Amino acid sequence: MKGTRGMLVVFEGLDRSGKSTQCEKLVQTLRNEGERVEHMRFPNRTTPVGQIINNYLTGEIQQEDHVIHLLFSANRWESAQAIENHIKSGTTVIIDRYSYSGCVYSAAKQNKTMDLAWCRHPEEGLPRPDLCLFLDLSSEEAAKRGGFGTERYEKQDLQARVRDLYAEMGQHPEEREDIVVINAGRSIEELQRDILKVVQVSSRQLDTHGRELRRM
Ligand code: NYM
Ligand code: MG
Repeated sequence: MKGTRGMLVVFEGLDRSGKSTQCEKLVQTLRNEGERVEHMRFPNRTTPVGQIINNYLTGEIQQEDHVIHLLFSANRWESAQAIENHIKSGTTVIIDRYSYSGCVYSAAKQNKTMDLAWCRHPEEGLPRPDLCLFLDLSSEEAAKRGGFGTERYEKQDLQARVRDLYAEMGQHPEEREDIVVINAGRSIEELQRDILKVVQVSSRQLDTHGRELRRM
């Protein structure tokens, strides 16, 4: 990845789909190749906003649906400038969850005034990913994996709606260009190989076209 700027790669998928594992592996592989890589995750629970989100997810506090949605988005905006600076300086940024999670988990609550379009509005203007790797796994398979069910949203019916909404969001004109679906029901090594190939193709495209960083 020798282009003029770094790439913005995000991982998306249901809880327990293997995002964090694959994110770490990709970061490590690229660093071993001598690439400068910044690893982030959302929610970023270390900021004051992120602490409210954490308390909400663990069930310690309640929040109105729109309010928590906007806080998840605010949590990304807190890092927007940093992401942009890294990319411009040639560092690749790899993120565990991004705007897609922001939209689909909120929309899955089926609040009457929060459809996908409403949920996407606060994301507009954020750095747009060059590549979104969607680790696709059925909610049944996800539920079988260890640890499922400890946090808010880790319920199979909600996860099933989340998966459908990811598919719906994949029809959006911009998201459709960015998303690559990866079958996550395979071994860690198989996924890792697939993901690396997709990232390399995307990186070559970026080198050829030398595109400006785009916005959501
Ligand atoms: N989540 C994550 C949202 O509802 N909105 C968002 O914007 C983001 C980034 O937080 N169930 C949800 C999805 C997850 C939960 O994420 C915590 P993780 O990756 O399990 O820490
Ligand atoms: Mg989780």
